[in-house]
Amino acid sequence: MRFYYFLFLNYIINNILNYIIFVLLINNSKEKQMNLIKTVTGVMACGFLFNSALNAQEIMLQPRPQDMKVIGKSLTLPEHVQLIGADNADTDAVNILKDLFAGRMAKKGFKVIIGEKGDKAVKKYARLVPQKPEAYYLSIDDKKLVLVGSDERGTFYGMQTVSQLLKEGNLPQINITDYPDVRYRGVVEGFYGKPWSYEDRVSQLKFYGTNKLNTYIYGPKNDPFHSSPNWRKPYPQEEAARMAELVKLAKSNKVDFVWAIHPGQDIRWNDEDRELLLQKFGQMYDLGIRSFAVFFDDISGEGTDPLKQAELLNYIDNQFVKVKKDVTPLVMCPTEYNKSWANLEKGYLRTLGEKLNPSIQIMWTGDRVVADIHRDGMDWINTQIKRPAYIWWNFPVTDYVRDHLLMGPVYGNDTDIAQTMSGFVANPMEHAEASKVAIYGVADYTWNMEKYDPNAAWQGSLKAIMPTNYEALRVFASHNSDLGVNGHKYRREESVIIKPVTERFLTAFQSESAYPKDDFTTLEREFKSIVVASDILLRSKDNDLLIKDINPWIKQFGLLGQTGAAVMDMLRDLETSDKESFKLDYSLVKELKEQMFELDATNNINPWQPGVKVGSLVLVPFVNNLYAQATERYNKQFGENLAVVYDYCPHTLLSNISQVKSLPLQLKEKTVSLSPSNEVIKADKDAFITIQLLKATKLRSIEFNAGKANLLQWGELQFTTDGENWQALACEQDGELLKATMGKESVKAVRFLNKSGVPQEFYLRKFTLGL
Ligand code: LOG
Repeated sequence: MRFYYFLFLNYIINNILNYIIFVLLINNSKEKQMNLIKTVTGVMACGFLFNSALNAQEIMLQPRPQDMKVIGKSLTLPEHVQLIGADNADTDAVNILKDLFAGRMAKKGFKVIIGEKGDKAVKKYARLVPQKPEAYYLSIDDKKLVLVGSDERGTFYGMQTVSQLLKEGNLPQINITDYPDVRYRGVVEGFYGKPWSYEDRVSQLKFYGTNKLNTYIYGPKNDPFHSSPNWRKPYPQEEAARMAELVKLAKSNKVDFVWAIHPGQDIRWNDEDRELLLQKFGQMYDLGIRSFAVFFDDISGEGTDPLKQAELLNYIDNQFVKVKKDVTPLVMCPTEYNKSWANLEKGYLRTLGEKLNPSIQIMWTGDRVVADIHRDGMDWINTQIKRPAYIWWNFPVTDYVRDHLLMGPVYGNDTDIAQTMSGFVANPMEHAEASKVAIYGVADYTWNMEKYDPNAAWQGSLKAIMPTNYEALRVFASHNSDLGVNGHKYRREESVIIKPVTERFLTAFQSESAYPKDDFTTLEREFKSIVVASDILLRSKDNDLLIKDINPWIKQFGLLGQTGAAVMDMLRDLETSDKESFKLDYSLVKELKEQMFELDATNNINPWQPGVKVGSLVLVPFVNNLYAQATERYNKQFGENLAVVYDYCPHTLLSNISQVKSLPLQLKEKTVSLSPSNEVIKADKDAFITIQLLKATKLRSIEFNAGKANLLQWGELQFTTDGENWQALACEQDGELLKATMGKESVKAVRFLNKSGVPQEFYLRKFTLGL
């Protein structure tokens, strides 16, 4: 009651003030008017603060609801709760409810009325629920809580909201009307590399439930029973049983478990393969799966024919999906899955658009393989495929930058495109827990696009993943978000707050002018907080799965912090002309750098992008630069000759293939390698990939793998000693791997050349020179 009284009072005061201002303004001089305005705005500001104190009981819900009004003060949790409608309402929602009010159930007391539109118990409130799938209406006042879903998922999502509200132990008086902007929201486990573990997936599915994501597409490229050649075979019994458990868990979290098949690399367009595919779907159906997808990405040859693909999908749709009745609309991933690969003349996408049954969803990664999603691109693809595209967002996937972690905010996608898409799923990292940072952002973005706030979502995600030590996780994540140089040219912001400080500081140091002391302190503090964050994370019990999984990165992060701190000490030594101390700190940095190199060389071993990189966009280059420059200054100041060390790759990649030419070279102690790529490489005639060495070198080995057994029929490995004349290398082939036998010559560059005179397609699996 007191609350309404305050509101009323506030309303009256504001109106009286308005009237006084109006009267005084027209009757006074300019100066008096100005003073008056100042006084009045002060009084109004007080009124405003008073108002917002009532509203802002710090109610932050994830995902952000469409409409929320606080209608009164928070209530303490009622002693006795009377459940009404629970028998007919969604069971999963009711189970959560019973947990939340455990020990308080009674025949009389605070009423909790729950149900779906159409249920008798909630009849009175049904008109308040938005007419949309998965919507809910929630109202809490001092007598009752009413929760009505437009369907079972709606009730379940409303219950998730109640559960978040109750976290602090009290109940705000509130009205919420809510629904998701995008129909299908979630994750596609569609990356190359080690598939998620059973444990990972259990944790994921629960996370999707609490964050109101409704879709998990299962399609890990390295599951042999998802892709060629084993897609035809059933899962071994044990694996099948585990999958069935996950499907059950998905169901109770209101997640569609979409099982995808990837048959395109070796499919034959005949009845036998078609029936084998249907049989496999039948087996998956028997495990409880009710949602299916067919992927044709990253394949070459026969399988890419759009007419055949459409024929197969329509067949599955007509003979399986529509016959079963309880199966959700089929999803497909096309071969040309992004605009930069779309060949308009051949009309692949148009053919799919025309031929595929209208209910079949078509996936799309945007303007490029890895891209943020914009309106123009959506309009373009939707015209081609004659339906709203189903977005496969290639973030935070790291299967092409496996030495990095992408734990920054979700940003960059337009916020006015909800109506242009049928679904939006994120392709994550093989690090499941670490991917939750982005997945949380995607949940918020796809639920309420226009109100999406990247930074708020990011902060929220850290708390959701590490409820106690989120501050340490924030420090870690803020310096682990960019991808480094990569073939897809996709980059993210990193170290956003400290970046301007590092730039200002370095410029001042370089120009030998005095650097700002504040900046020195800020930087020193940042490196210290990195060391502390790393220690806290390593010992944290907040999220064992996460800490175990990213352990080498956390350690590397601590080393980076120590290195940075020691470099700052070198500057202090210079300032005080303390030669001995400088030399000690110089050696300490050298030692720490060696530790970092070793950690990078011995952890996360994989044939693609091995190693462990942290802070690679801002902090590492800053520390390296400052280390080298401080050493130079020391040498000059004291006439000494300490080695000046920068980290850089002295060798160069040259290629006329657009997919290849921006791939990074990786330099290890004894090898230089081209970072491999997952996709099909299209090489015109005379296409080449050259690794050019800084200076002529005797090579220990040359290895090249193009994922093709017939490589030598159309391509050749060559070398040059003078940079101009090329000679063929003698090679032996071991499966798909070419190994060159080296002569005694010192080599300036090595290249692979398509000498067949016609375009070729291959995979770039390995190109490594042993130094
Ligand atoms: C693959 C995907 C991979 C991703 C990022 C799609 C549709 N397919 O280049 O499995 O994780 O890009 O590397 C892809 O994106 N190929």
